[in-house]
Amino acid sequence: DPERPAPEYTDAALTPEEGFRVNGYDTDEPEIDIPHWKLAVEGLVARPGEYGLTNIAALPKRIMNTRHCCVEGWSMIPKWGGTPLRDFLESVGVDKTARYIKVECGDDYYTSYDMPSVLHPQTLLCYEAYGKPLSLQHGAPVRIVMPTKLGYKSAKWVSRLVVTNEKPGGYWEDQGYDWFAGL
Ligand SMILES: Nc1nc2c(c(=O)[nH]1)N[C@H]1C(S)=C(S)[C@@H](COP(=O)(O)O)O[C@H]1N2
Ligand SMILES: [Mo]
Repeated sequence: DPERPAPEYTDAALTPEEGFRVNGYDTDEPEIDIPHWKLAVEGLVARPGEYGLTNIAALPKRIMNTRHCCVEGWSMIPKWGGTPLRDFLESVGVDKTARYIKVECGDDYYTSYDMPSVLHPQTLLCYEAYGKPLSLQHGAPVRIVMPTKLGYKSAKWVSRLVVTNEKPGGYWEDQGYDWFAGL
């Protein structure tokens, strides 16, 4: 529901940067050629293709202090910055009647979302944390941040978006984790 945001916190409530925790299923440092990185956009969009960080960062930036909740039992409140995924998808002519979006990542991780969650105003294509470019360990150059869902939905090192009507899975979801994973 776009009218029901996840809580946003004051700067005083932020997790200090030293506590900005890293978590990954396989590696914290996949081989990504950051200067030449492109986001492939495929499926039910008017303008499929490859988009660079400059295309994404040219759109209005949203900064938000929201809680990241890992299913393993820890959480943190970083200062995130990025482009609302909705704005980016509108810029490439997404078919909003499509049901799902799959994301693929530089470490072979993948996950997927329902369209309303993708269009939620707090769902970001995040390229900054604490006012600085996102570090490699946290998903550089671009990750998803989706504070309305558990942390395994906030995919790091995003490399490909596919808009589809066939329900995709995910790395953890295919092993039994909840697919919707709402908070
Ligand atoms: N590509 C990729 N994204 C990922 C993961 C991963 O292993 N690979 N782990 C997920 C999980 S379980 C969590 S809790 C967060 C951790 O993000 P962080 O390292 O910035 O804390 O990333 C999520 N996104
Ligand atoms: Mo997690």
